[in-house]
Amino acid sequence: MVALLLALSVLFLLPELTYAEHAGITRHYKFVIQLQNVTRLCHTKSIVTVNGQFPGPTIVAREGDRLAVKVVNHVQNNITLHWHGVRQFRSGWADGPAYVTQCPIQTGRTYVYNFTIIGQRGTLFWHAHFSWQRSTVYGPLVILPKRGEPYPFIKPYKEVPIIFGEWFNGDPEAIIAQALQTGGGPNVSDAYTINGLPGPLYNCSVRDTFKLSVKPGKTYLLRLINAALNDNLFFGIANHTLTVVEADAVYVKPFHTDNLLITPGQTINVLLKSNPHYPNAAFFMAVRPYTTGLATFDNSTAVGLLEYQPPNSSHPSNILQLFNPSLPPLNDTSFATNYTQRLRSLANAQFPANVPQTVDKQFFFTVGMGLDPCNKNQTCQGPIGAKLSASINNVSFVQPITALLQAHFFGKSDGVYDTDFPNNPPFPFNYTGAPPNNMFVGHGTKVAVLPFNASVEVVLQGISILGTENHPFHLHGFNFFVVGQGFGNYDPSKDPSSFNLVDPLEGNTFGVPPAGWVAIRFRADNPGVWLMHCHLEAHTSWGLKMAWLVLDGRLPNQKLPPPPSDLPKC
Ligand SMILES: *[C@@H]1O[C@H](CO)[C@@H](O)[C@H](O)[C@H]1NC(C)=O
Ligand SMILES: *[C@@H]1O[C@H](CO)[C@@H](O)[C@H](O)[C@H]1NC(C)=O
Ligand SMILES: *[C@@H]1O[C@H](CO)[C@@H](O)[C@H](O)[C@H]1NC(C)=O
Ligand SMILES: *[C@@H]1O[C@H](CO)[C@@H](O)[C@H](O)[C@H]1NC(C)=O
Ligand SMILES: *[C@@H]1O[C@H](CO)[C@@H](O)[C@H](O)[C@H]1NC(C)=O
Ligand SMILES: *[C@@H]1O[C@H](CO)[C@@H](O)[C@H](O)[C@H]1NC(C)=O
Ligand SMILES: *[C@@H]1O[C@H](CO)[C@@H](O)[C@H](O)[C@H]1NC(C)=O
Ligand SMILES: *[C@@H]1O[C@H](CO)[C@@H](O)[C@H](O)[C@H]1NC(C)=O
Ligand SMILES: *[C@@H]1O[C@H](CO)[C@@H](O)[C@H](O)[C@H]1NC(C)=O
Ligand SMILES: *[C@@H]1O[C@H](CO)[C@@H](O)[C@H](O)[C@H]1NC(C)=O
Ligand SMILES: *[C@@H]1O[C@H](CO)[C@@H](O)[C@H](O)[C@H]1NC(C)=O
Ligand SMILES: *[C@@H]1O[C@H](CO)[C@@H](O)[C@H](O)[C@H]1NC(C)=O
Ligand SMILES: [Cu+2]
Repeated sequence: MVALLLALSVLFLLPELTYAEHAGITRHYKFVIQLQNVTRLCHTKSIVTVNGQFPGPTIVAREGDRLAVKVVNHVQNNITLHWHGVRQFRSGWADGPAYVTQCPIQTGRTYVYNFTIIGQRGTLFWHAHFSWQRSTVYGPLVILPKRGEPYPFIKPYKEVPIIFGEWFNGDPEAIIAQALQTGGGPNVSDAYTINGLPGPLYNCSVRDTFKLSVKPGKTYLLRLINAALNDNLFFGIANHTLTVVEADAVYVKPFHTDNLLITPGQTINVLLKSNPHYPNAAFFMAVRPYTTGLATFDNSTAVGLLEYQPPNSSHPSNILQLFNPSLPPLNDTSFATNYTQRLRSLANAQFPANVPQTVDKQFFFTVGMGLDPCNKNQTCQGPIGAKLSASINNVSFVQPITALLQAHFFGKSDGVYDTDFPNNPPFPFNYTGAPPNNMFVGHGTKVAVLPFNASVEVVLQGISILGTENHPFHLHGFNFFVVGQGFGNYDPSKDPSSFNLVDPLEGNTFGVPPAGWVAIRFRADNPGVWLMHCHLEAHTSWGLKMAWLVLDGRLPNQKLPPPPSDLPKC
């Protein structure tokens, strides 16, 4: 264990972090938001970072530990941090999405994110949740099992976080501001990155290559995280088969695959068994996007190296051959479908899948793109001279000027949000057929209210307005079960009969297939206000998000406690 923690801390150089020796402790971290000059692709930029690190520091905790992360904002931007995938049971004040659970931490201010990790172990991550700041502000969150609890798979020789991102030569804040102003699509990234490094396929980037050095014949646990802003990614390592063992900090039934798909916001643990007969060899690992639809995208490939340590390590590595993995084509929806259908909960006695078998509250949400009118005096760059927008059930979310959770808790919701988020689309159409004539969306700051402990089913129906895309949907505050998915229009009379209520995937992020649907279920056992949104940041910026308001239960331990005294104010 000490070796693992040392390996992790050496990998990410974590001077500030301290690891205590027993379980159920409080782990204190200090995250200073500060600018740092970083050079990639021959472009030097001043970027927003945590503690000057890019990617940010790795947090390592154990199931049952409390985290107290003191964030000090030393940049001119507002910021918040989100602990992506952490259940935040009765600690919604620490969840982080700006103007949903908190007002931003303003320049010169401090806020302590204070929460306990309950019933979760595996890989998650943390990232900024304000505008597009998560383009540079992100890092792994490793949750080890309780002391003495083994993994339900072979004990790895080493564990390595591998976090994917997107590098922009320009300023991401300027890019989204420009897109919202012109109504067109935002500029795409200039490179994908593996632990912050684009690798040798880009100009001026050979030295910025992630290298994983392995010994022959050992098992490595790779903790894969997709922190990219706007892209689903395929990943593979040449000449190596991966064994998927966990997704979103939930163990899955292990399966082998050469390549995998990871959506933005998803985390996947895989076992990599190094070949006993490959000394003095190196292999590429690669990521590149999976995408459908009409939007332009960054179609480049980031690669890193898997290097076998030579028998004599003081002898320079003699790389005989370098192999490329063969990743699926950029639009390979059949690979994506096949792969995601293989993800199943472990669902055994020790790690049961507590799938809600009955449903109290049912929702049918259309999710996808739409249009906003152009200002009369402006020329807009979206389709038909309008502005790009996005909505759920035709409601494009309007960001409030104060946090929803505070407004709710203090009974001051008037003028901040409405509680009439529609359960169904306002007008039915052939969602996956020819788009309707009117592609304009409505707007509002609406929440859907759930009684405490309600069993909730949501069918997310992709629509074909302005192309069909895979929308990686992320739910805050809960894990959901993916009980069904399919293509075309969801049929409530036929499709439920094929739902998997035994061992469906459990997680916090899952892609709605292009021109298809996903049915998810969760139990609303966590009082608070919880964002649900597409994790393609461009779509979120266009309003592809909504919030659930889960009411307090009757018992004291079913109520949201009051906010911490340092909660930022708007
Ligand atoms: C970044 O580089 C600029 C220009 O060289 C310099 O003025 C600034 O102090 C640097 N910032 C940091 C945080 O090192
Ligand atoms: C975190 O919250 C717990 C429980 O409310 C409290 O006892 C503790 O003092 C808090 N820690 C910090 C650093 O704010
Ligand atoms: C977006 O890309 C265009 C074309 O390359 C460029 O002119 C513009 O400055 C970029 N916008 C930002 C905000 O970087
Ligand atoms: C790399 O640089 C060359 C020469 O400067 C240029 O022609 C090419 O377009 C660049 N490629 C990319 C991907 O930027
Ligand atoms: C790696 O795979 C390629 C084909 O994908 C094959 O030609 C090559 O021999 C393999 N290399 C090793 C070391 O097995
Ligand atoms: C990526 O897109 C560019 C511009 O559209 C195109 O020229 C290039 O061939 C594409 N590359 C790949 C690998 O698809
Ligand atoms: C490793 O290589 C170095 C330099 O080639 C040599 O001096 C040393 O004896 C070798 N060690 C072993 C254990 O073979
Ligand atoms: C994927 O892209 C290729 C090449 O651009 C194209 O020929 C093919 O029809 C596309 N497949 C799908 C399913 O869209
Ligand atoms: C899914 O992929 C597996 C492994 O590559 C393959 O054996 C299987 O035939 C595929 N199933 C479908 C329906 O394509
Ligand atoms: C364009 O119209 C908008 C409102 O429709 C207004 O706020 C803005 O000032 C106008 N801009 C110009 C340049 O007239
Ligand atoms: C919806 O559109 C699709 C694609 O055009 C078509 O195949 C399907 O029959 C349509 N469904 C209905 C109910 O009209
Ligand atoms: C920062 O947040 C505060 C509170 O919501 C807001 O008043 C202010 O305008 C924001 N500043 C910037 C630069 O976004
Ligand atoms: Cu989306």
